[in-house]
Amino acid sequence: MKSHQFFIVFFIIFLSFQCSQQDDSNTMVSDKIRINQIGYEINSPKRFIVSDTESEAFEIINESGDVIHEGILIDRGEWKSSGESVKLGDFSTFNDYGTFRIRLEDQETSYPFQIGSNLYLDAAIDGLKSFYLQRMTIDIDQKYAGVYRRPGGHPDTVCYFHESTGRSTGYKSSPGGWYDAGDYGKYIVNAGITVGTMLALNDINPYVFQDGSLWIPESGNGKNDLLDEIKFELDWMRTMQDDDGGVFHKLTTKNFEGFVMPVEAVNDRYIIGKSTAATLDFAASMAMASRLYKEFDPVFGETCLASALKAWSWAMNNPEAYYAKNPEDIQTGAYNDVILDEEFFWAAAELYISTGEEKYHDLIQDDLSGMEFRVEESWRNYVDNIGYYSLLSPKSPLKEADKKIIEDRLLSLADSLTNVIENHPYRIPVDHFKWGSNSDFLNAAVLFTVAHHYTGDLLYKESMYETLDYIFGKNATGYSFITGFGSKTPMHIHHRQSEADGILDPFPGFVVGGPNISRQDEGNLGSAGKEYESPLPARSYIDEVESFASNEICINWNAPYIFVLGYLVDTSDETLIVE
Ligand code: 9MR
Repeated sequence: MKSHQFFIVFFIIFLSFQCSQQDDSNTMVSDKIRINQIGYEINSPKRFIVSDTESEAFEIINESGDVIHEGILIDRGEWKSSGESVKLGDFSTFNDYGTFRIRLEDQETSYPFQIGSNLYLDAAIDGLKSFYLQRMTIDIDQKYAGVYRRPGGHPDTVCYFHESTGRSTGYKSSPGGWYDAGDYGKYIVNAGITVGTMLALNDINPYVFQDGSLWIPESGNGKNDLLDEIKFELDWMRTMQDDDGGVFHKLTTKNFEGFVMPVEAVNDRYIIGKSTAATLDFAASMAMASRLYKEFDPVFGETCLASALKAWSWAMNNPEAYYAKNPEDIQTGAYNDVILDEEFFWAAAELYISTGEEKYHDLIQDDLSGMEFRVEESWRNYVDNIGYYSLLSPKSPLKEADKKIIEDRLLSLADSLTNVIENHPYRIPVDHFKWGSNSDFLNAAVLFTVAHHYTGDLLYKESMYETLDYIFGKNATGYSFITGFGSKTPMHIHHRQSEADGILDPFPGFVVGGPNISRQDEGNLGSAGKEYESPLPARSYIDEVESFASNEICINWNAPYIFVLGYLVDTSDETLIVE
């Protein structure tokens, strides 16, 4: 049994045990003790939060119930976004290997957690494997997917041109790629930021997820599994480019499909008109791919570059082909964007690095100090950050003095976010809860990761770990937001296959959207007789399938997760024998 499969079995056994909420030593398990439910790496910060407690001290107990460490709880005041009175425990100096729990003076205990090395390995592998499970068109094989095997759906060989394409008849073949999210659409804008973020990981660590580490159909082909998985999306993206270089915005049905398996979701699918945003994100992704794949696959590298150049010239000739909203008869995700400075910057930056041509440099030079950390809708608001990360790479032809300008800005952003952590009751870098808020945390963690990569400064690594603590359970909901990883994890995600496949556990390895104060799904929940438990922003999360605004999954939320975990884990031992 592979280690992550073992983990899932362990998790199921643990859940059954958990139902009793009573452990061997007659103490109550309480989720008001907010820990990282995976655990804490040796020599990393080890902090947890307790909400609304009278206790002033804590103990760490081992599996036999022996007390092996003690500490005090520090008052951190009230957190407005969660309405909690917050105390912090810190056992960073405790570095024994093993499985432990926290116990408070009132005898309440936490879920178990580990202290060890390479603790995120299984989470990283399943996090990336979730992209394989999201593959469209092809059969998902038992050999790679276990119980999540399924016949392929959406051949996408006949996708009708919607009138927004300017064509009144005809169709196009556009198979493959990943399902975007819980729905069955494919959207170029979101595909762009997703593959861009994942390629950026390969740029800083070309060895992570080496061949065989992921166990996908391409494992054993002598090429990196991360690049193999991303290529599945790139191949689809290339089918969305028109002969003139422009790129169609998306491929979806007119309305969202019902909660059925892919083979049963057979409504007509449409290619929607081209947009400058899609074309620029495509150009940037292809330009990145051209240089990162060329070592293993020179022909593919050249093809990507040619596609990128064609897309770029279309965008230069059509800079205002805005996708401001969906056409009247299309109800699927809009991914609308009319402010495209970041998209132009990202595409120009990647083309500069891949071609070395000054004309691209001229377009970015005035913005070298312009990196921002923006919360909300990364696919719309901060694709340029990927360009900045790429420009720092040793592969970038940018002059050292110019790299320094970018690095200074990166570090000042990382410092200010670290400062937010220091002063925040929960010690988190983001206090803003909109659609996909978990990805805002994860994109902050990406920033810390890049800062650590270029400086080696451990402070940034600590900030990265603390941000992951939030994702894995040190948050106001008490959930670890990754399906299948932690003691209390989402079970009813807004994801068609997970709901329709008849299997109790959702697909593992997904990041759910997380708390979202806008709660666009209240009507949907209300019709099902359900409602959010609390009106507060940091607790606006509900583990119900109707909650598309807080409990959906999405490729662009898993991408920064993979970036950070991929940076942390050592996948070199995970060698699989391919038959
Ligand atoms: O992640 C997107 C979020 O930023 C938008 O506010 C929201 C509404 O437009 O759409 C989200 O993306 C969804 C997309 O439109 C359709 N597929 C599922 C995506 C995740 O919920």
